[in-house]
Order: sequence, then structure tokens, then C-alpha cells
Amino acid sequence: MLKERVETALNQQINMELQAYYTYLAASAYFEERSLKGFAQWMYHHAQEEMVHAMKIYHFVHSRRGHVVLTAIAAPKQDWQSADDVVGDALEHEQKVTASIDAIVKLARSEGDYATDSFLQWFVDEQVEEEEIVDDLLQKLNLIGDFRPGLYLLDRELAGGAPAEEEESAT
Ligand code: OFO
Repeated sequence: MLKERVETALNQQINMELQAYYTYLAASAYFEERSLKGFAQWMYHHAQEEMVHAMKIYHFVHSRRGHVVLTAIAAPKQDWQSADDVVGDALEHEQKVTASIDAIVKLARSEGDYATDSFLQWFVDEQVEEEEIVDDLLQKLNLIGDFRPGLYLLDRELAGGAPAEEEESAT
């Protein structure tokens, strides 16, 4: 059985993961509307990962005979100034998620709930990867700066279409 405080924290985390789903989906729409298909695809794929995260916790709460409480998901930010503005916000979001996961691990340990502690280790590791990939994308955007062809090439890279490969296959 889950302790009440742990159950509440896990339900809040489900909401946070769903919020992340919504946030990445809004980012995907932003890029889609600007014909940056590679970025749109990357954000869409990430949104789906967030749904998987939410469902992992959902199933865990049930497996511990807990009660899932679904609460309202706030409307995400839907307008940004630039690609690096979008990705900067995503990194900030991931850092908040990391802090939230860490806080639940701490709570689970203080409650002597080692099953939840063990379950959350997957998320602890996942957050290292999440922060790294988003930060990596942000670093590339910072490198590109205002050089628009660079943005175009990065978009191609994210879409999985490397120009050099296409040239090779065309010859
Ligand atoms: Fe669920 O990891 Fe990103 O937010």
C-alpha cells in the first residue's frame, strides 16, 4: 500500500508529465506552423515520451493498490520568439521535472517506501538523459545564432535527412 503523502506526490507527478506532454505538443505545433518539420517531429516524439512517463506512474500507483487522481492540465505556452526560446523553455521545464522526481525520491525514503524509491530510479536516470538531449539542442542553436541556413540544416538533421547523403545517392 502507498502512504498517502507518497500517493499524492505521485499523482502530482502524473499531472506534471501530462503537462510536459502538452508543452512539447505546443512546441511541435509552433514549429509545424513555421515549416520546421524536423523540429516539429523532434518535439512531437518527445511529447509522446512524456505520455509514456505519465502512464508508467499511473500503472505503478495501481500496482500498489493506490488511487489515481487526474487533475486539470493547464494550457501550455504557445508562442515564442525563436527556436532557442522554445528549447530554452523546454530545458527549464526538464530541470523542474528533475527537481520534482528528486523530491519524491526523498519523500519515499523518509516514509520507508523503498518500492517507490526503486521505481523512481528509472526516472532519475531518464532525467539525466532528458536534460542532456535538450541542452545539446540548445547548445547547437546558440552556436547557429542568427545564421538562418544553420537553422535550416539543423532542421534537416532533426528530420533525419542529411544533405550530404542525399547528394551521394543522387550521383
Ligand atoms: Fe518526463 O521527462 Fe521530460 O519532462
